[in-house]
Amino acid sequence: MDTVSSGRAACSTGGRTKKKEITKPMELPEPSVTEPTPLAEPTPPAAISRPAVSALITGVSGQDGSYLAEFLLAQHYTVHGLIRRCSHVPTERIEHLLNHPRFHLHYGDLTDPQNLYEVLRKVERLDGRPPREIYNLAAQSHVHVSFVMPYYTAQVDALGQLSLLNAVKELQWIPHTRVYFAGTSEMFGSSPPPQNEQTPFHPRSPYAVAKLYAYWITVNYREAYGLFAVNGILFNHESPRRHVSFVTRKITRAVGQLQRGELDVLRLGNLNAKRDWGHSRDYVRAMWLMLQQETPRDLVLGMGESHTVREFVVKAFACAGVHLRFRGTGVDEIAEDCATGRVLVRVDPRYFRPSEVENLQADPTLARQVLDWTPEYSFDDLVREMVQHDLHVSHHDY
Ligand code: NDP
Ligand code: GDR
Repeated sequence: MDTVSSGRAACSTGGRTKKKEITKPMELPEPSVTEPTPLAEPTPPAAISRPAVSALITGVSGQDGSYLAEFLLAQHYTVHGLIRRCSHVPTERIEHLLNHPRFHLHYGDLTDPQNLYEVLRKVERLDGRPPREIYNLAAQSHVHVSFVMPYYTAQVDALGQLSLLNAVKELQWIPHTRVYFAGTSEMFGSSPPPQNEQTPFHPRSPYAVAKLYAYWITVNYREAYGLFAVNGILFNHESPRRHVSFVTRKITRAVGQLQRGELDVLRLGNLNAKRDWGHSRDYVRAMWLMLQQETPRDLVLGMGESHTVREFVVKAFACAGVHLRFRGTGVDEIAEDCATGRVLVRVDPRYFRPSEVENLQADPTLARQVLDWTPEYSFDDLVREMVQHDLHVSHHDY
């Protein structure tokens, strides 16, 4: 499985509770070359001016979290980000924000409800009020990994959202705070496209099942307690910041690696799977718009068009001037360079999933009406940006 090399999904504190340590700022590590200053001792409440609006982002070190943090800072928010304590500090995507005066990081983990509660209290202490918005983006977000780690995936992706909602309720923040949950088109699973807010859910992976629990607990806290909490049902969105274990980035990175002679052949799983791919920058803007509405509403966000993995491959190689020809079927299918005959892509059953989601295509009509949201990036723009990044990379390999 392409995800094994990353090891990121297993990077958890294992649910340990360290209440005393976490509430004492001095216990946070001192700044050093490898540990950025925002992880150092937080500024005491008295010393900061009270921000007009603040937000907390879980999963701030991930693809969407990094773009959302940029977006909110540009909107003059104070941004608090939850970050995991790992053997390395996973700040590659947010390095450029670390010295921003309105950007603060806090150690935490969604599998640790006590810690989550303490982080929320600390944010309130620092700002002098609850954050206006919470974006729960943290997740074990890899579908294939969820078959290997179903229990852990449920802890983070399902119970993590419950812990967060419950902390908001216990802290009596319901009148002040709005919560966004990162739902997913994977919840539709085998329901035929196009999928919209009325489409029945039929999840096909432990990841999607966990997200469905979180979806419904979010609806429940909204209905039971009047919390402004919404589910964004987002279709696939990508970027040069996408982790290399997801198929789009795996492909665009391979285009660069093959060109530089760093890879012999790109090995992929199901080339026939269809996805509705957009750009992460467009989707984080929509998340924010969802929290600016008068009434909370769950919405489907997507481009409204789908492409096979094979089409993505063809387009990505074409962006680098390589034209592919496919031959064979099933596990024997290959793609070769039309100009040289060199085999560049092979099918590898290790990347097949125990149960696959074959066809996802959004019907985003409602979101476009309600939010007046129009994506700025087309599918072609997305592929081009990712390939260009990976042809010239070596600065970052997320
Ligand atoms: P990423 O995998 O890039 O980021 C996930 C983030 O969650 C990382 O910051 C990661 O931290 C953090 N995280 C993982 N486990 C924990 C934990 N136990 N406690 C705290 N933080 C944790 O995902 P994306 O940015 O692509 O996606 C954001 C959210 O949107 C996810 O919930 C995903 O499931 C959902 N989603 C994504 C879509 C997409 O196409 N991108 C589509 C639909 C939904 P670390 O850096 O330490 O690993
Ligand atoms: P997905 O994204 O499962 O849709 O979840 P991913 O890029 O992993 O897979 C998309 C499709 O491509 C097929 N595929 C491969 N996938 C990977 N990872 N590696 C391969 O080599 C490969 N070959 C073919 C897959 O089988 C699948 O059909 C993403 C994540 O961001 C989730 O968190 C999010 O909820 C959904 O998108 C919407």
